[in-house]
Amino acid sequence: MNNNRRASQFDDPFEEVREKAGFGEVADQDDPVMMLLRLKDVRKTAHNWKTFRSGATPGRIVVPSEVNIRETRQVPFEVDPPEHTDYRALLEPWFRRPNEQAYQEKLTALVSELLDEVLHRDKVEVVGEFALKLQSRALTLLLNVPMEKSETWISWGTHVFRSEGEALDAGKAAILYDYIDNQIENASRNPGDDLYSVLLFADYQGRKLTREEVKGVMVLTFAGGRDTVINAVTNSIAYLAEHPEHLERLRNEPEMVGKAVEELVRYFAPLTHMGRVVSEDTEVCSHAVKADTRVSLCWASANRDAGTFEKPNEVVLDRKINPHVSFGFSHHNCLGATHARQILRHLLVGLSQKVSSMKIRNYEENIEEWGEFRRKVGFHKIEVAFEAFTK
Ligand code: EMZ
Repeated sequence: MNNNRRASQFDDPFEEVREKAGFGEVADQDDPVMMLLRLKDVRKTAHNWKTFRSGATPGRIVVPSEVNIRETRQVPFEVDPPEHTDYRALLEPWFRRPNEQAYQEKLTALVSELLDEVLHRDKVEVVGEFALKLQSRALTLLLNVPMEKSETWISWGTHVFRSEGEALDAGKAAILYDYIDNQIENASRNPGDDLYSVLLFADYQGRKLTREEVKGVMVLTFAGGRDTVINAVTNSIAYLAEHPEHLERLRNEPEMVGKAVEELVRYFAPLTHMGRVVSEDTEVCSHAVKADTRVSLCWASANRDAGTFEKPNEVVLDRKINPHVSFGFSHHNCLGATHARQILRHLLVGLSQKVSSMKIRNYEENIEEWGEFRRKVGFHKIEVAFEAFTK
């Protein structure tokens, strides 16, 4: 338990360096990363895919690098235009389904059921017993597979490539790859209306996708939206536990929920940064960078850039202008963002309708270390007592 600040306070460790130099440096498995901290540089670099590539060795744009635990290229995440454009066109209709009425009704039911489970208990460890379950059960909707599948995914824990004390866990990664290979095999023998089958039979540039490409989309769908969603859900609960007046405001002004989601996501920035590989000698932030080195776009720092955000270190729940980059920026912006936003909306609505207050009993923070920066990204554990709302 950290008694110096509130559980839901997430400081900005980048401020000073962002304002002075604009970038920081991080060592990572002999492949250092130059972290870009200013919103303007982050946007410009994200846009310039010719010089700052995503289509590098699979795993290399992730920090910490996953090159040693992964061979499969994640699609469309590790692909540059023009192929990227065609993959996106193929995937986007499916990943926009969370906006449909029927999908939302299922999400409402799912959140409501989960809240009923926790409301009957004295206290709940929110990361493992709520956020992980919500993320996994909601993923069955995105994949369009039976809800029981989520039980296996829940057993994998919060990150599919990382385990406690181990930033990269090859054994764990192998479980995911084998699982996905199996599901693809089953879908090819017995196709249905799930994402695996849809991908296996889709048309991409006049041909079918290879199994490796299908696997690339599926690995991304499992890995990319896991700890990020879990952190966003957990941190939002911590925030509303410590700000009951905001929970009440959401109850009275449900039309505010969209803005509240954007602001919580800006403030918490569930994914600290994402890398690019430099394709030619160039300059960033008045600093020379060499071809074949790595830079990263630090979403978490950019979101606190005082040049764009007034009171950047405060949660302004109904913030009017909020061009945050928590879902990335430009053509690689998060494919799962529609799904993630809907989960959070339904969570906030569900909480405001069913919960009168939440008390944090105990917690253990999840602090990432990036060179000289220490950034809180969420919690390893947080115990919360939920009090039911009765009219
Ligand atoms: C990759 C990444 C995608 C990576 C948007 O982020 O998320 C990370 O959690 C995974 O480890 O493989 O999918």
